[in-house]
Amino acid sequence: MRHIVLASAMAFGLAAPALAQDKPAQEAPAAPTTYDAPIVNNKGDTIGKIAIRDGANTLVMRVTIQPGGLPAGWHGIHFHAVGSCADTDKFQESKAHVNHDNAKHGLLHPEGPDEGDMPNVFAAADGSVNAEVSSDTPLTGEGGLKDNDGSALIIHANEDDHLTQPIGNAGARIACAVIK
Ligand SMILES: [Cu+2]
Repeated sequence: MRHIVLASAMAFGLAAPALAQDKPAQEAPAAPTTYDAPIVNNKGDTIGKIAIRDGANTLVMRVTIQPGGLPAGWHGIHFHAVGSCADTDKFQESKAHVNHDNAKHGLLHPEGPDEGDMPNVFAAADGSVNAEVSSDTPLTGEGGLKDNDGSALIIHANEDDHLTQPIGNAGARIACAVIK
């Protein structure tokens, strides 16, 4: 019986590449889903934008902040659970991090990361940012950023230490982009 299973597995293994060769051309990979949104500061002024490309397995997000947009230095950035930046003074309407499985916060935490966690971005001396980060959290579908209440990208005043609960000592919420 075992031999039969093995033989059929081998036959299947051989058949697959032959079939692939029979196709006239390789199918192009599906184009990523894209989403762009402005980033606003605590005064409600637009200081830059996010540009998301969500591929089959990974989301890639470009963060662009214009000169004068942020204090120079490192800043924690996270996906927060609600797509609202309306309360510009504190951005608390965006709630806590996206975290469907109640993981600990922190890319470096042994029981983390949560789904909102991402690497820090660095603002240059002129306050501008040009960064690209990736995340396993999808844009659409189950557990996606564009769920019923959406999500928000939040930029914090300080850097995320990737360990301390609940937000890595990243401090106040100083910029926000709606993902909906
Ligand atoms: Cu945060």
